[in-house]
Amino acid sequence: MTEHAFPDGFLWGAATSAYQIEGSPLADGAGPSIWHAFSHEPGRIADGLTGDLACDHYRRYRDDLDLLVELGLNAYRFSINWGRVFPDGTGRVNPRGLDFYRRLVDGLHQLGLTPMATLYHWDLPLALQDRGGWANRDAAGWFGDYAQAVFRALDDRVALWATLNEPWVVTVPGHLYGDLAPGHRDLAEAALVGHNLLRAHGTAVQAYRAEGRHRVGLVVNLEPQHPATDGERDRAAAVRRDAFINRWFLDPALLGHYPAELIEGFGPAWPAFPEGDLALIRQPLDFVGANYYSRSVVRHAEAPAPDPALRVRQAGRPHTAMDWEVYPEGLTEALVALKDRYGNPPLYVTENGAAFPDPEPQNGRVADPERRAYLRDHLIAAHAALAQGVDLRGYFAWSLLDNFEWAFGYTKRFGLVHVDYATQARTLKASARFYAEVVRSRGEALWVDDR
Ligand code: IFM
Repeated sequence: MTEHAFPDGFLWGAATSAYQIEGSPLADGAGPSIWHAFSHEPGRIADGLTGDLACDHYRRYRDDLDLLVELGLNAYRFSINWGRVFPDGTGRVNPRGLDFYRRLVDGLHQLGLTPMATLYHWDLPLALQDRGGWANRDAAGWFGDYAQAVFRALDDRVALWATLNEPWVVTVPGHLYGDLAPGHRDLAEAALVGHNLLRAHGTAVQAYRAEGRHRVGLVVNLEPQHPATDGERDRAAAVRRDAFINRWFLDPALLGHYPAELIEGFGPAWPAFPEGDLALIRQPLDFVGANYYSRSVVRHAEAPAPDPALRVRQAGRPHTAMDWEVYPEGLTEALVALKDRYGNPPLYVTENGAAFPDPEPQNGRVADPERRAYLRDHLIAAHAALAQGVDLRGYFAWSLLDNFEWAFGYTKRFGLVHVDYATQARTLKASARFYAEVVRSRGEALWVDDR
């Protein structure tokens, strides 16, 4: 092994989520989710489109698994749509919904790919939203029962489980800013929702310890916060925003307490949670998943609580189609920060990738040099974290396929594989071919600059 190689057993994967790719949201007895309802509300989605068809993965999953093989990957991260398993969220299991995921994990198994299954990637059953959704304390129990049913059905073939994907995004854009489903804007509700998501996570991990034989963890979005100047106020703003974004969920889950700066930011809107909740929330975890896209540069502002800072766009620096700064060093920084703060837990980069305005396929090819460079530079940054002693066990590119980018609809393409939404044709982009070469060489190709 050379100094550039990644460790033996490193997982090389790609990631997706159910609502973003599956389509057929009501097929085979599935119950609608909050995203089904939200995307059908006029004005919510940039292009007015929904996840009704998406990448039609529900019907084409076998072909999509072949893409993973074509890329030479050894792992695949996907999510389970709760409402396919429990159409009403609780109570009656829908065997046909569970069967879809059984076929999917069987397919992965046959192909020798390691599955990482996420239980919740934002698609709460609508029936549960009607009962108060994540703001209802009972949500932890609903989620625990769903988790238990899925573990019982699939744990024999699923090596890695993630409870929640990006609870911060569910909480803040979903319940405070209102950009994502269910589209609420309520500070006190957001605090409750975040707390109940954490209780749900703890309940599911407990269920896993009773049922499961593999490994379970939590996936969060991380975004290093850098002060715009060296001034004390800007530095303090960066610390407060780090608590708000990066530590809100990890501190309680791994250390058993909320960051003091977060509680201060909420002020009187922060509820007095029952004693004992934090013991449920803090469960031993087998890994942490980090989703990394960019950093923020921040300035002090008398901003409305709880977001304590103003973001300063870094003009002159490269940005993706999401207007996110391309900042690969931030991935090393985020992973090293996890190692230092939380005692070097096993880590996976569970999402990393970029949207760019790709050209249409020409003769079976899509030229996407910016995404290729993004991948290369971020994989080198992941390797730098390994060199600093981070226990990094795998990397999942976001995303396998172009897909439904939530409120942006189909206007942003993150895929390694181009999807023609009219024909559902899949075309490997140049970045996918590059990633395949990186995987084949166990990383060596990252250092061969043939651009
Ligand atoms: O598409 C999303 C994904 O669902 C969650 N993490 C960020 C991605 C890009 O915005």
